[in-house]
Amino acid sequence: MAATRSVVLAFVLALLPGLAAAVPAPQDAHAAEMAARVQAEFRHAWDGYRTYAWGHDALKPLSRGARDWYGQSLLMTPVDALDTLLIMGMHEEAQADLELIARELSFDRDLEVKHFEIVIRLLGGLLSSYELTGDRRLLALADDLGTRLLPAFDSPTGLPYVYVNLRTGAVRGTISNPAEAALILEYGKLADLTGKTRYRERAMKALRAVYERRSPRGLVGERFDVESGQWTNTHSHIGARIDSYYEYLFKCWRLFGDRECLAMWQSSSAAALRSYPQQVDRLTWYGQVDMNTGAVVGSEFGSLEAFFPGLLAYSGHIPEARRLHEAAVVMWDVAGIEPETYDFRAHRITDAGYPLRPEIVESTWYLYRLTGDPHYRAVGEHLFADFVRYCRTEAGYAALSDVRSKAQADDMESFVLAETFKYFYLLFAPPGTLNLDKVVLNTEAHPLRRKTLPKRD
Ligand code: DMJ
Repeated sequence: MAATRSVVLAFVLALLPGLAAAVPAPQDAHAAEMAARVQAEFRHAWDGYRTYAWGHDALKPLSRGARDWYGQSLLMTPVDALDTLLIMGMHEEAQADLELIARELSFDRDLEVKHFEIVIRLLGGLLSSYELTGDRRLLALADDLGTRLLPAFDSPTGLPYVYVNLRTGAVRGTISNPAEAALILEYGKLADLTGKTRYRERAMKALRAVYERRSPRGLVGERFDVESGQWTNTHSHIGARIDSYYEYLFKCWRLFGDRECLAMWQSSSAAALRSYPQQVDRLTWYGQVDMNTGAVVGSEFGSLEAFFPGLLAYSGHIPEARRLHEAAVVMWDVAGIEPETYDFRAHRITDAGYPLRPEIVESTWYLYRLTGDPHYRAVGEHLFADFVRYCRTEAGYAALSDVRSKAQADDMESFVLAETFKYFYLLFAPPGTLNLDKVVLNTEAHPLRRKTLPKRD
């Protein structure tokens, strides 16, 4: 066991040290104290999971019980949280988690699963933890999972069905969306690690299939039919169902140096920057337009949209990123913690839930890392104080059913441990904790090692 642990540590240290990101982050005593506080709160949430839900998909933080997505566990929280444990240096906990996964996780089950969620959380988590530890059991699990998921792409267009049965390969769900068809990071990485090119080919075909259906304005819509390839909803924006499509166009270039992805990102991001901004008072928000006409069809911004400033910063659009981040923080402050959606013209909360989402923290971290501006650490400290104040429970962290009343819900999604705490930690962690020149984070914040360093960056 001790030998395994030191092997794990050696791999982690090989991948993580040495900051070579755009702006070195100075480490000061206060930041170190914040990083320690974040780690302590992460440990509190992890201990709650271990005590009340070990071996299950997720903790129920109010009733102190467990939730399994499909009636039986696929270890969503253990897989999603493993690389955060490693990054925070919690090696004993990581080792116990890794052994649970290696011992218990099997995908040979007659279960119909949501393709997108399983790819970003489980496939992404297994690949990231494999690269951090070198433990080949994780890669074998990822390869087995990938093989079982591939039938999802067996539609006439190559766009993936929404659900796939892990044992039979039966598929269901024809109305899907751009985000759920953009899975090139996980499948491309799996192809590179296994040598099985079909993973990359299927995912690339799907990504291309979305891009080729863009309107003359360069925009995609919110839903399509995977069999006919027709749009069924033409609203275009950066929020739910489209968000990680944009993210993966850029990150595919960044991770693999893929020039086709770069070209798709360049034209898509230019269209987005032309089409979505709406000025209200002194703030710039990004709302909804029709993909064909460009007409404004909505003025909602929400917790998912708050990832976009980070992506803009990462791709070099710093002034636009700063402006949109400012709006996201205003939204957070409307009720003291962000709602799921907010109508920025009516100044009205339109969906009051807060499922512990990470996106605004993610953007705050990218902006800090890429500009070095201490403002973003100050914002992060403010967000963290509210997050702890309203969401902490005795057994972990709880979603809010209403940000106005701060009523808690019996739910702690695995992404809290994969993403929210990881981004808070990275914001305050010592220089060198995660090397953005060496890794790209998938949409669930699982770091994947860059294959090559492209010349043009
Ligand atoms: C995560 O599962 C991923 O970040 C996904 O892309 C969108 N939403 C959740 C977190 O909010």
